[in-house]
Amino acid sequence: MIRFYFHPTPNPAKIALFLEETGLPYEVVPVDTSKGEQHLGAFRAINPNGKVPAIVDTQGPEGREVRVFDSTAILLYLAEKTGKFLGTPADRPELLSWLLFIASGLGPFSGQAVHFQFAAPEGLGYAVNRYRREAERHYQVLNDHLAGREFVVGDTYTIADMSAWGWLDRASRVRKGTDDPLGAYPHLKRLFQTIDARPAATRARAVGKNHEFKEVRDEEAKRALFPSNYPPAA
Ligand SMILES: N[C@@H](CCC(=O)N[C@@H](CS)C(=O)NCC(=O)O)C(=O)O
Repeated sequence: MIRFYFHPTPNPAKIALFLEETGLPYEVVPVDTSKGEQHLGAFRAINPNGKVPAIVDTQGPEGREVRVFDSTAILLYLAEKTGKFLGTPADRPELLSWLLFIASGLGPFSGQAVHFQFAAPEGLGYAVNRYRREAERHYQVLNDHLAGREFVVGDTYTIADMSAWGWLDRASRVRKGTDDPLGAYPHLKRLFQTIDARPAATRARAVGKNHEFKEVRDEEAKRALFPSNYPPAA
């Protein structure tokens, strides 16, 4: 059994997709990050970084219970555990390269682009341009790579595609004010639509819908989500 620590945001969405694609048995544990549940001691014991997703696998290596945190680590761990969606051994260099490109580039720049356009105070034009354009540059790199290819790695659907799907789903927020946010990246748009049309993607979108997550961005939520904006008094 896998306990899946979840909030309806892009990085957990990748894991929801993997779990639904494979049919691994799992239990959703909601972590309401707007209420600060990611900072509770019990959750920090599972992810010292205080972010979702994280998992606990009660049947880990040698039958031991293990934790795994960070979406890319979880995708790799579960893909190796199940032997699914890893591509071929010959594809492994490409798989690792694109997974890390998404983990360290496309994802974080998308996240910061969303932050500075939706959460930061007005008037930070430099930061908005910096993060939005870097997110768009990463879109372009992946789009160009996908020209003439169906999937990110090799000839089959892998965890690299799932990882991209989690963040491409937020393109309308990354490219705020754009009618067709993936329109300028036709290969990326095709990849996103191909994955999004899969029945597992529909099921992944339904994960956590039975839980009422806090949506209002009040002072409690800001302090929970952006603690480094509130350094402790000296
Ligand atoms: N590198 C991490 C990033 C995780 C992350 O930023 N998670 C967000 C949700 S998508 C989160 O927990 N936000 C709440 C917070 O930062 O307190 C991963 O890929 O899992």
